[in-house]
Amino acid sequence: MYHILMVDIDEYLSKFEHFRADPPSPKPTQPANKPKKYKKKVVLLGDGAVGKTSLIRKFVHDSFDDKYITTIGSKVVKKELRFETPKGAYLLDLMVWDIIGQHGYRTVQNMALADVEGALIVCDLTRPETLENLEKYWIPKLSGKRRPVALIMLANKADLVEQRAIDDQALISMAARYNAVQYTTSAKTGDNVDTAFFKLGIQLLFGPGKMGRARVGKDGVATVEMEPSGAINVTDRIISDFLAQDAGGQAISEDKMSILREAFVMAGIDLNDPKPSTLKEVVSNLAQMEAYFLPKEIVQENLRRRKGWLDIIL
Ligand SMILES: Nc1nc2c(ncn2[C@@H]2O[C@H](COP(=O)(O)OP(=O)(O)OP(=O)(O)O)[C@@H](O)[C@H]2O)c(=O)[nH]1
Ligand SMILES: [Mg+2]
Repeated sequence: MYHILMVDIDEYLSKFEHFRADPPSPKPTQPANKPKKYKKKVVLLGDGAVGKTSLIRKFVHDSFDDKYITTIGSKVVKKELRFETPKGAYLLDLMVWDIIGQHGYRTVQNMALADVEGALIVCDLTRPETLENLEKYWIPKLSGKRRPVALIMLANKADLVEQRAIDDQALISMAARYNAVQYTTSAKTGDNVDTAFFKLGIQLLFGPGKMGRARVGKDGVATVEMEPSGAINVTDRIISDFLAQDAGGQAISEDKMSILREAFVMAGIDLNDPKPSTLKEVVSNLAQMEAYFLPKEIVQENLRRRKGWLDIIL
């Protein structure tokens, strides 16, 4: 039993070596029968003229303009997203930060990046260097954060078919390296624009993973379907969340793995069919162990976030 468990966990672990999207931190401010309300800060990143402002304008105002007026400094727009799930409705106030895409404006860019929880990283399908710069310039700005950020990668200007200069494979492999969900979009035709913003919303509310596939209706409401394997997805998320914690160099990854094993073994979990009640125990075991190497407030925040995920399947 013990041996089988270890093998299974190792298999799980091998999937989480990349940059993982930010785990959510649900803080419901309404009673259970009303929509649960959340507020999250997200940012669009990418080189000048890739279409960040245009994507926001399309999503928020459903309009498009061919004129190019570079964004000076930064601008914030708010958009409320509504999600219907089997567990009730969620309202998410997305605070979308639009910033200048020219490199070097560190102060402005870092202000927009403070406490950011999600990012849409954007390249222009007609200019390959804009894809390279995601990796060279923009993603490193996010990976220095204490906690990882939910990441969606957009290859924009898909309508300019003739001028397209980046192939699918380059997009897929870049997205895979950072565990980002990837879409080709057009701020001009609106292709995939709503889908991408709603997907980011889902990651912010429910975490990464397959759970929470959404269909966005004409009324602008996303219907979220929970997958039957919800408990496995939550387990998957708890593991990746634990591994993504910045242990300040005190706990090396092997230590983390043995802590993880112990938390699972103590709870007696069957990874092929994890029961919500045993997962609850895993979550509290992890909190106890994290108390040895993480500040108290982070341990509490982690606990609250992971309990929030369990809430969805309990
Ligand atoms: N054909 C086409 N043009 C687009 C698309 N998205 C943006 N553009 C055009 O590309 C130019 C730059 O768009 P912006 O949205 O201003 O780019 P940005 O990334 O905000 O640029 P900075 O603010 O300078 O960082 C504008 O002329 C837009 O009209 C698209 O999907 N298709
Ligand atoms: Mg702009």
